[in-house]
Amino acid sequence: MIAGAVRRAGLVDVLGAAGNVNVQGEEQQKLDVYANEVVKSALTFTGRVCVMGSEEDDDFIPVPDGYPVGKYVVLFDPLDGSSNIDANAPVGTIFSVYSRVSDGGRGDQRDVLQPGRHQVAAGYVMYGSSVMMVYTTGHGVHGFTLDPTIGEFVLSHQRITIPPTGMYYSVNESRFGRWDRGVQLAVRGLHGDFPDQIKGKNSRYIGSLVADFHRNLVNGGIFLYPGDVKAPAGKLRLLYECAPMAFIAEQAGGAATDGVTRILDLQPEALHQRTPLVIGSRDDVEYVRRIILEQRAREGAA
Ligand code: AHM
Ligand code: MG
Repeated sequence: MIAGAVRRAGLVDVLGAAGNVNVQGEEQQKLDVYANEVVKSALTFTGRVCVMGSEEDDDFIPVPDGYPVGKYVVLFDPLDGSSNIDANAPVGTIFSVYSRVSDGGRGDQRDVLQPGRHQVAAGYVMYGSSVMMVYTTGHGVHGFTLDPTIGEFVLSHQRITIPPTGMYYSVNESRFGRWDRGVQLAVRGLHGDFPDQIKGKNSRYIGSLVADFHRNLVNGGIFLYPGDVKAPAGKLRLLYECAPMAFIAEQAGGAATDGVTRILDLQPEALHQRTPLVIGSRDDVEYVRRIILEQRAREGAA
């Protein structure tokens, strides 16, 4: 349903330009809200879920009264990267699944605020040139591609593994001047400025986490969204953006940190908490961590 709505987004804009009022901005916002409603109502009817959390809702969402309650907790970003829609760039849905820890009822805060290492499943759907779902339940990473001629997801990528070092780095480099020195040095290393440390990489950045992550997963590479002086925790949300991607990265043989600490070991304190993210090929993530720590040690010694 979301893929269908995303596919029509450009067309709706054309119709808007032909006479309807103010469709541009509004339709975009509606697509986020629509995706959120689709995911919530689909999950509500399964009977498998007790509580949900969404980027689009301020608070966590217990399954409403009158619906069967299950043992799972599902956190999601229903339409990530939606600012890209008017340029017809890929967007995605990200999800993260935990088992409940509360004893009964409709779930509470404790169920929602679990560290990422307790995830039992995670995945994303990417609305790109094909619609694809990539997921893990802790037994490797697998990808299904939607075959529109039969309306089914077909197993197209079995046991995806990410190369230990990759050909791409992906970061919003307009923030370079706001990063701390360690991050600046690490990104310069990824440029190839210090060939004795690491081989330089090509730059690729869409500004849509699912698409940037997916490209690096398939080809090898590293994605960074560091904190900076204006936003020390960066932009991306721990529970429904970073933790699920970190679970997938590790299951594919890659790694994910906040620059230093493993993402899956961070203890969340709020549903919409942000964290810096460094994710992708294992050796590249480790390289960034080493440079950041070395710089911190130099600053500590100075
Ligand atoms: P959103 O949840 O508001 O769509 O923001 C998340 C998106 C990610 O998909 C992407 O990695 C990031 O924002 C890009 O941010 P920036 O434009 O600052 O580079
Ligand atoms: Mg998002």
